[in-house]
Amino acid sequence: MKLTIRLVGAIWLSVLIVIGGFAFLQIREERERLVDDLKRRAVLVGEGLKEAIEPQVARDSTAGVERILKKFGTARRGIAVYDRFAGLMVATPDIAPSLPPSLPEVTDAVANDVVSQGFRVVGVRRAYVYATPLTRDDRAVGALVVILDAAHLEGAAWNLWWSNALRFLALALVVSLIALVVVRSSVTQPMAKMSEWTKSLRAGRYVPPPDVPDANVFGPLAREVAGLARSMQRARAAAEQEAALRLVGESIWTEERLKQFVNLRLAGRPLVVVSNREPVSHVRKGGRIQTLTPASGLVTAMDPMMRACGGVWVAHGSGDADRETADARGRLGVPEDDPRYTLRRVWLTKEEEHGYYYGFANEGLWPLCHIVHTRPVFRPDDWAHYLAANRTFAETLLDEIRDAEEPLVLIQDYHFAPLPALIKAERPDARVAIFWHIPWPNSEAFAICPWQPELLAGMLGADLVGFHTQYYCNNFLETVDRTLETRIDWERFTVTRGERVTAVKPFPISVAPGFVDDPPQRTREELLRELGVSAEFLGVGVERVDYTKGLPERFRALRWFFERYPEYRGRVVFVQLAAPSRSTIKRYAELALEVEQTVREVNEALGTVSWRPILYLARHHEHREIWSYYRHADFCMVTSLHDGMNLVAKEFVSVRDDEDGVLILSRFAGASQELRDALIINPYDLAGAAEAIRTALEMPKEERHARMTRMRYVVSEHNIYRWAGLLLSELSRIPVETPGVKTS
Ligand code: ADQ
Repeated sequence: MKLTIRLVGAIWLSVLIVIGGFAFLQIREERERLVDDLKRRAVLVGEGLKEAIEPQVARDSTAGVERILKKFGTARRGIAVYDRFAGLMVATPDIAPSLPPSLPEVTDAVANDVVSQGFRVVGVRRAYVYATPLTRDDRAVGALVVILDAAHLEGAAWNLWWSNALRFLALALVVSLIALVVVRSSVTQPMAKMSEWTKSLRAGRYVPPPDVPDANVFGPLAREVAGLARSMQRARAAAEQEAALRLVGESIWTEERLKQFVNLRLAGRPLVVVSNREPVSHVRKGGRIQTLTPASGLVTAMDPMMRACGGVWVAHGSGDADRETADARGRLGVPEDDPRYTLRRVWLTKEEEHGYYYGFANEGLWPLCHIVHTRPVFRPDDWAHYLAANRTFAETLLDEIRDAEEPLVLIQDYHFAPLPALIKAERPDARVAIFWHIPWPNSEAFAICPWQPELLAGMLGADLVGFHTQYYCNNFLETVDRTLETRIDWERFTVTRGERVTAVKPFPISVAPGFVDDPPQRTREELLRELGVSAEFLGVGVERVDYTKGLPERFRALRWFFERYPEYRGRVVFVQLAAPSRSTIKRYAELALEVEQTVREVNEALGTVSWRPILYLARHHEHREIWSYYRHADFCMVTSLHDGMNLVAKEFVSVRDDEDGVLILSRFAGASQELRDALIINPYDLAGAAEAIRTALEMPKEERHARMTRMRYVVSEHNIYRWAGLLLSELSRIPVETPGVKTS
């Protein structure tokens, strides 16, 4: 209310100043115009009569003067003639009784032989007096006086003040009303909504920010408050979780526990993570810059860890608006609204990116490590780019740790096999780990890589090499054994090459509990309505379009299922969320076509006017969107032909706080080692996979509940914080190498 009063007061004052100023000038101009008019009329009359009167006055002919005056005098115009002693000779009848005995203008005109004029009260009225000297032979013989009524001058000024006062009132009222409406709709109401919203947030209920009309005014505030609320919620949830865990004596890893662990164990030593994929990229869309979280298991896993630990994440800046959203060194805080760690972007040319990322990493190493019968392609040029890109990343990383003592460096994935050796050569005091997110095949399969020794030597530069499973560790150790001159300790799982010892250990990666901080409120009915489907059962798949994920096999299995069990037609809809991936590579472009073709075939063969068995949504989805599908699906299918771990399986389980839903999981995904209560399938076996779908749909509620509860226990215990905690713990235990001093 105070704001409104201040605003209205300010409006009234401004209107008053403006209208008052204009009124003053207008009245002054009007007065000048009226005075000029009076003067002009007095001069006309005075100078007109002068010639006729002068001879009469010179002759002292009062009668002659009277005759002339009679003709020209009117009620509003008096004329008087004075003699050479400034004594009144003759005056028109209307004015005569009101004339004072002497008029200063007359005295002035007669004495000085000049025209004299001015305003004066004559009788009771204000009048304009114009006196002009009468001369004869250059001698003053008297004065002629014209007296014009000037009372209307006051009236005119008053009228103008009055009309301006009315104008002021009208304008001030209209502007105030408009201001009140605008304030109400743009400030008061949005503020009321914002305050309701913050109240709900404070009460621990997450509600999305209200729609406010002026995003420029309230957007930044809403962002800040949302950030604050998230921090509060996180702190509250962490405290509640810690308390609950203390109560049951559990030692589950939480974000808070990892933070404490890092503080104690790392004691201020910096943590640097390196990966090709960045946690957020900035891209230009429709003239605006958008922030994207890539569809990548690595990012899904590492981002919560970095939020807990802090530090620097070095990654390739691949977005077309990445440079302008980072500082001169390519650095920015992440998340942008509440920075918890630093992203340092590395710039590569298109050519480098092509050779290193698309070429060697994804056409060479990716199919080499995934046994899915896609032939790896090894080009010498790609290898050269791969080495060059690794050197570029090494330079940036070394720059980041230049002033740090004994930093911890976590290198991520198959893009950086040579990097550990490059870092260790420059910084022996750094503790370096490389984590390989994809499978490691058997030694015969890996041996086809022409640069096998170089890759292994690079990796063995690390103090610690991590894989998802013991099986991949064993494959790696065997590959090393067959390729390089080393000593392998099969009890401690270490490789000794010259002076260097490298530990090789499994760290099964996982997800953060809950998958997203602020799950949407969307119900199953709303989700189905938005999709435009009505179905009794909902199945879901969430993938990058990659040939390792077994998408065509999954759709063929669905077809088999509907053909074998026609009673489910029209009752089950399978929704596939498919993020485009690496589409510039020919094999991926072909796969995208193959997948779409398979979906079309199944829908055409089985679909009806009112039912399509498969809904294929080929785009990137935000995690909050994916959450709804996981939460409301009756079953989730993961049919990877070969997969290091597969986080989709774990995300599905972590979201199901209703302890319901069935997971169908490929035995060739690393996750199948841990999630034994999923329906484990061989994705190449269509009939087996179809049978699993039927089992999922017909599984009694109690069994679904029991299986999901057990899987949830595994995922919540083996979460990403535990993964990070165990890996960092292992790494920080490794003794530091001091030049010249041997360590064991
Ligand atoms: P990825 O091959 O990327 O990871 P995965 O582990 O399944 O595979 O993770 C995929 C991630 O992308 C998930 O977080 C998922 O939610 C997200 N995603 C999938 N489809 C999406 C879509 N349409 N829109 C948006 N996001 C989508 C690699 C290895 C895996 C290993 C991880 C982590 O191949 O085996 O589990 O690294 O180590």
